[in-house]
Amino acid sequence: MIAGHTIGVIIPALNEEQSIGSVLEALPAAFDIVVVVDNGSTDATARIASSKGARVVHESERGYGAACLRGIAELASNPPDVVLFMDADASDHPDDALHVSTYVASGQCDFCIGSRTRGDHERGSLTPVQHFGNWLSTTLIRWIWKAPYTDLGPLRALRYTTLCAMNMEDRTWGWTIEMQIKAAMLNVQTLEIPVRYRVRIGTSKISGTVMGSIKAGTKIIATIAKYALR
Ligand SMILES: Nc1nc2c(ncn2[C@@H]2O[C@H](COP(=O)(O)OP(=O)(O)O)[C@@H](O)[C@H]2O)c(=O)[nH]1
Ligand SMILES: [Mg+2]
Repeated sequence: MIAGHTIGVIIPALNEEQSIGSVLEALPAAFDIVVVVDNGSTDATARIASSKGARVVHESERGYGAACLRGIAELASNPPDVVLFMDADASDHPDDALHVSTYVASGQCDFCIGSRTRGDHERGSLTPVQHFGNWLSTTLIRWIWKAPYTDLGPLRALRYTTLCAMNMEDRTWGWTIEMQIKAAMLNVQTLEIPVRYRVRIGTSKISGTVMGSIKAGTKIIATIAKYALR
């Protein structure tokens, strides 16, 4: 609970046995419920996550967005006031997880996004392709929707009611950009703050591979086009 508001955390995880334990141990005690969404991990991710006290749910359809939607569905029966999204790979800093949640819980905004490009990112934590992709997509969003984002980072918190109003749909890599485009379209009171970004533990499923980068990049541009043409 922060400032009298409950906080629910959603962590998509795919084969993150090397990091999930330390990520969950480092989480601030202020978080009320932590949901780890496992997408058919073949390692010990689910077992470690439940041993650390997380609620582990399974989503059979692969995809970052599918996992996030499953996490939201899990929270729906007893919704928290604020939902925090973070990754399972230990690249996000737990203090920043607390900061982005606090900005929302204390009423300073309805949606707080952690910007890795404005923050202190460790050398090698963001690939050159990610830097370029972030620059291109945030430039397009600035032109089309006049929203001054600098990153599409995974660490973000928003009010549960705001999340519901966004009616999120993307089931793969367009998830973060869809949320930011919808925030701009719905005039959500948004704040972007600098966050740290560390070199992940384990292997990247998305940006660290050529195929992952191509698929994610294509999906991100297609998502911008889809909403721009609406
Ligand atoms: N549940 C689920 N999690 C995923 C999937 N793909 C990636 N993740 C998780 O989403 C987060 C971001 O993926 P990651 O591989 O770190 O991507 P990167 O940061 O772009 O290199 C990590 O916590 C992954 O375990 C997926 O298909 N399903
Ligand atoms: Mg990562």
